[in-house]
Amino acid sequence: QKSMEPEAQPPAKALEKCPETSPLLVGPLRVEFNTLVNLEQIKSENPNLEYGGRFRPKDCEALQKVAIIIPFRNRDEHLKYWLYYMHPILQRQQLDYGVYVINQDGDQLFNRAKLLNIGFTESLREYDYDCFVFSDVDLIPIDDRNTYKCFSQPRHLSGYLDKFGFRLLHNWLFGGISSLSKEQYLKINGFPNNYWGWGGEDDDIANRVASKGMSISRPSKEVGKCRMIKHSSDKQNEPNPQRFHQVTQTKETMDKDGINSLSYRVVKVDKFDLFTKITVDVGKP
Ligand code: UD2
Ligand code: MN
Repeated sequence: QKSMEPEAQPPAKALEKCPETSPLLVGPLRVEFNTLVNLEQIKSENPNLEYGGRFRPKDCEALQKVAIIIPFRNRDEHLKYWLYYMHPILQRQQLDYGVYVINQDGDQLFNRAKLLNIGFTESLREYDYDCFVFSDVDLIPIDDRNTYKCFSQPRHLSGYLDKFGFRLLHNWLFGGISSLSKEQYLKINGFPNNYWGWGGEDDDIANRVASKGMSISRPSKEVGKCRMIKHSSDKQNEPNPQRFHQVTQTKETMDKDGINSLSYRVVKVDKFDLFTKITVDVGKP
């Protein structure tokens, strides 16, 4: 009779920690959105990715485990560019990362911040992430030293946009691409769930950060430049007329509206080679 003992495995090699600054970074990048890209090409150019859009460096232990959360509906062309540019960058940054596209089902008003809360929750069901990068689907950094990781303060990674002449419009800007550690995110009770339509949710998040005594960190202007794919405004994401009032109430609302009050329904989970797509019903206003 065969023994039930599992076969002896060679002891797992303990990897050394990756260096604080990745030696693979190249600095400024050429980023343009004129040449079409396709998924097959992106797949073949990123052979080290694991199913679902996961990666971890082979030769060292990543310093952070990063979930990248993208709020999404009907932006497939943008997503292709995002995958095309970001996978090589993120691998050079030596991150242990996963890409989660949180797709709003149906055609109710879009709710970006709620989708981000859902991404936080759902990614943690899969893996023990300690850092969360929240990114619009249409933004690409043009320098790979702008690392998609977490810092001692919440970070705004997209302060210097081409569409604003690479100028920081004001110091409390927090839209676009941001990162918060698990701890920072929980400290602010996550993000608001009741900003329906365009605008305001980014300022609400910045208010939450400030009200908990944290500040916003940014890369230098040299490293922090980003490009946004030109687009018109989407259907069912019209400017939210209540946003001006809502952002004056953050201090009063943030303790009861956030990750502690999040409710939604997962409609479908698709694991693709380059990303995990989670389609969700976020409800309506
Ligand atoms: C700004 C902010 C963005 C957010 C928004 C107001 C920057 C650089 N960006 O972006 O973070 O605060 O204003 O809500 O400051 N989306 C879809 N499908 C839709 C609608 C939106 O996928 O139908 C997603 C997509 O990831 C998009 C993001 O939501 O990039 C933000 O929407 P936007 O690009 O229309 O807004 P924009 O460029 O004014
Ligand atoms: Mn945009």
